[in-house]
Amino acid sequence: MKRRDAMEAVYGDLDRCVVVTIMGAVAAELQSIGHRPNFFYLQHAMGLASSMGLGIALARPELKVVVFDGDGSILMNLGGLTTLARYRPRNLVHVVFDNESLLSVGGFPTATSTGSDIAGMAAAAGIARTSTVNALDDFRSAFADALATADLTTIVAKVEAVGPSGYVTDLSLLENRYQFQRYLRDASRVSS
Ligand SMILES: Cc1ncc(C[n+]2csc(CCOP(=O)(O)OP(=O)(O)O)c2C)c(N)n1
Repeated sequence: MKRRDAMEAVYGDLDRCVVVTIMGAVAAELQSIGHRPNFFYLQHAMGLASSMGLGIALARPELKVVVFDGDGSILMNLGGLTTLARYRPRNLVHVVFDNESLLSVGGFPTATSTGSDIAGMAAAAGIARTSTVNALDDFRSAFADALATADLTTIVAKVEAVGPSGYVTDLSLLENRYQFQRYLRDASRVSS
């Protein structure tokens, strides 16, 4: 499975969600499918996309939050899994694209390439709904199921270590920040 295909397969559902991604290849790939004001690409702060998603999910329980994470990022912030489990936001879908490498900085192998199991670690941290998927159809149905279920879900999608040729886009961090902030503010007017 290619990560870009996986994101493309669920892109239509992202319209009604708040989406936070890690930096690098994931961010560039999602932007290449099509940027939307409800997408925030957390640049630089490696490992913290799930923590930012957790904060939004807790503060805005009426919204559905999707986090697109990476194996290298998760491995930098394993405590984030225990915090997710402890607060168990019912409106958060946590997707970890596991390409077994730090693709965005040259493709160095991560511990998942030698057997570390992120879904197993998420389950051991206390996240009740976790799964690992290897094929696009399985990803599509796991994601749809997670969106339809009012509970925290971590989906580990095993993907090929391939990505875009460059990770720099024409959307600056500040522009993305203000646009996303306005999106959240306006979403609050709609829901109140
Ligand atoms: C604290 C910190 N350390 C290192 C980096 C450099 N860095 C940017 S992306 C990245 C790799 C991310 O790996 P992963 O989450 O597996 O995603 P992938 O690049 O494979 O899509 C690294 C090491 C960073 N941004 N922040």
